[in-house]
Amino acid sequence: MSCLIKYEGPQSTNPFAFKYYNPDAVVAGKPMREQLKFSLAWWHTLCADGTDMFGIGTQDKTFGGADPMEISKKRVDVGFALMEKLSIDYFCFHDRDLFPEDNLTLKEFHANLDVIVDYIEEKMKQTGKKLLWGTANCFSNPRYMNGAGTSPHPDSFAYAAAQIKKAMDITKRLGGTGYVFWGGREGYETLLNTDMKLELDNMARLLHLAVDYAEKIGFTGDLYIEPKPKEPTKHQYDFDAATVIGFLKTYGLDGKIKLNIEANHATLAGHTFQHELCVARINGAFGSIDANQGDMLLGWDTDQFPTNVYDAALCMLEVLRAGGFTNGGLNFDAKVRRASYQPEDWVAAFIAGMDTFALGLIIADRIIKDGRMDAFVAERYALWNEGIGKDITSGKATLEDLYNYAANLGTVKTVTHGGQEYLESVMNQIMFGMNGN
Ligand code: XLS
Ligand code: CA
Ligand code: CA
Repeated sequence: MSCLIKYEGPQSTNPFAFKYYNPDAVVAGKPMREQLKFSLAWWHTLCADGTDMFGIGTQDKTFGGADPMEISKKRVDVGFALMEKLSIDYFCFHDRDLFPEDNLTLKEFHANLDVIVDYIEEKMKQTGKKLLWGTANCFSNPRYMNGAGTSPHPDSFAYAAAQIKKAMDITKRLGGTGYVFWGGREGYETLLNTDMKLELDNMARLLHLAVDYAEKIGFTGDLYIEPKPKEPTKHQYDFDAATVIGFLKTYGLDGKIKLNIEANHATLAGHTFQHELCVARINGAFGSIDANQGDMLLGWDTDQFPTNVYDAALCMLEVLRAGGFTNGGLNFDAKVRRASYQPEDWVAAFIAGMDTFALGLIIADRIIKDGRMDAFVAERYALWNEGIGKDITSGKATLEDLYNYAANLGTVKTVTHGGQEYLESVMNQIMFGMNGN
């Protein structure tokens, strides 16, 4: 584990070297490590053992520990060693990733959690690694079978509130710059048994309580909702970025909660990753990213390590357009496939993901510097800066004015062209370099 993964450049064939991720190289005005802000997800990297509904685990994630406390501490050791090895500066966790809740009472669970948090805090001091965001797992325990904030039973709601309070305390204590709400089972299977209005009102109540508490304890990071359209419930309330933004506005939470956009959730919602990021950005709600990818032939959340350079480039274009990350970053909410059971596979997966996003950043920067795409879009909408276009955007034109204007136009058949194929070829040219490399 110990030897550092180094940048060797695109010519290298060393499987344990970065080909594109060069942490200190400056791209778009900042070193790559600051532009990309990579983060390790505790749950996938240190806990998930390859178990799926057809088979038991294939990967030993006890790391030689014998009991829950020892295993949890070993996970901390391995997590920090892996971050060091890969030059990853951040991590993210759910409360239950740090210590298994099993059948413990809330107080017992939190007492054990405190021991691990002490241990993590010490490691953070030694290594300088940082917490990107924390969260509470309010979906795995049977008490959340009907949801947490949206459960018909107030005890589920109260228990979720307690978990969120503690996870926020830990996040604040560890200097985390974000806190995520992913509505694990906040949704429904059938309206035959569901009071949708009450469930949504209650979900907003829980979020308001959390927002107030964050303010009370002086948490200065960002709060994020992570949209996802389905899985585990058939219909998740946080369907996509647009739905969440509407929800936040309805309940007076806009401006208080931003979005954590996950690539695989975007495609499950029938959108591209870039679409979701763009919706977040233009609404002032862009916050953080869960970097992964799904499989277009599978209809579920496969959480694969991202290797699609095209998507990564369009993602980083949105990030640069948003002015880069502030409190957010790129969290690898990704797990290796069941057969990638060797620690070497795990390291190779991160190298693949990090190189993919390094390429994405380099290409996004080139797209902006090249200028052809932006110029094309500006030209395509140029008529809004003059004449009737300007009268509409400035609010001067009435419906009657537009009637009179249109009546004098005669037959309108040709308007602005799209140029999609041309732009796709520009994209390819920029991706593969002006000289074909
Ligand atoms: C599950 C989600 C989850 C959140 C954090 O699909 O991606 O892992 O990121 O609770
Ligand atoms: Ca996620
Ligand atoms: Ca996911």
